[in-house]
Amino acid sequence: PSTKPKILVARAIFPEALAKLEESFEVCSNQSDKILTPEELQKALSEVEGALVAGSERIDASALSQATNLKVIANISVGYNNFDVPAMTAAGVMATNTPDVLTDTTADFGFALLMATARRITESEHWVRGGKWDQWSIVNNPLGMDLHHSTVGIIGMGRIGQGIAKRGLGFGMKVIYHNRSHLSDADEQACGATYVSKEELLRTADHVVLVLPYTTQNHHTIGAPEIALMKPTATLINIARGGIVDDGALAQALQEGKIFAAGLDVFEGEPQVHPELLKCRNIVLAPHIASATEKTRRAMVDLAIENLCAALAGKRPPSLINAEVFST
Ligand code: 8YV
Repeated sequence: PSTKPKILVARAIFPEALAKLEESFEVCSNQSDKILTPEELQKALSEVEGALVAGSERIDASALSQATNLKVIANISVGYNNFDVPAMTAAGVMATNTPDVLTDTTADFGFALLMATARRITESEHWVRGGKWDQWSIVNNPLGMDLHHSTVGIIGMGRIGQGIAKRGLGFGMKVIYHNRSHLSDADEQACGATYVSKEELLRTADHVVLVLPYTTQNHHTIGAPEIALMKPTATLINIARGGIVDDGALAQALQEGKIFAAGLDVFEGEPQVHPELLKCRNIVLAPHIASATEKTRRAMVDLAIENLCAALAGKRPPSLINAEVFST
């Protein structure tokens, strides 16, 4: 029998990364695109000392109930709403995520989605592909909304939110933000951003960008009452998490022209998409790809592996979420 520590790799990762792990660990891996069922996950966790997972594996008391040797679960994701952190701490399991390495890639994508949404790029492509383009026209073109010199309102001003703000400055945008806490004066200055209440942000922003973590308190941060505050010319961008927006209410607002357009990378119940959203014309849809560049996905996997290896070597992982468990 192998004397190497046993680990679970719950999701398909790059082959070289898997091969490297196999040098030091006995790897039990799921390299299919099928997510482990809660029962399979519970059983797999009962047999290993560490695990690499991504946002879709729910790690709670039930998943951990038989995991007697487990020391660490490394998320290949910065968001960790799939973790019940108190349950992990209670079970003595270190929780880690992948901050920083995806900040700029995700902010780039948020801006791309904002531009595509405001300037109706995917709708225009459908127009061209659908043979509807017969003439250049002053009025009968897909007319969009400007980004330059408009006001962008960012809800959630962590690393990625600040990345969006800095990109906005380059476009001459006025940047306002709402967050659970104010940034330091130095950070506000670096982003050219002004703190406002959520209500003021919704009322005054031309473009609202959501970059906040999903928590129970943030469930449906944007629903029908919040959309009602927004300008009819405004766009809404969600690169945060499904569940932050009430997708049903958003679909209705888009269909009724209450706001101009929306760009969504994340959805309630993804990979399912609310059927009413699919019927909207004024929407850009993406399959949760904000961090999806080859370089960044590799960096995320490498950081998750670094976290896992540090924990299993008895060291403090670089991006430990529940510091209180490390000393216990
Ligand atoms: C992940 C993300 O790819 O990091 C995050 O929070 O949303 C993405 O970068 C996704 O969560 C899958 O793990």
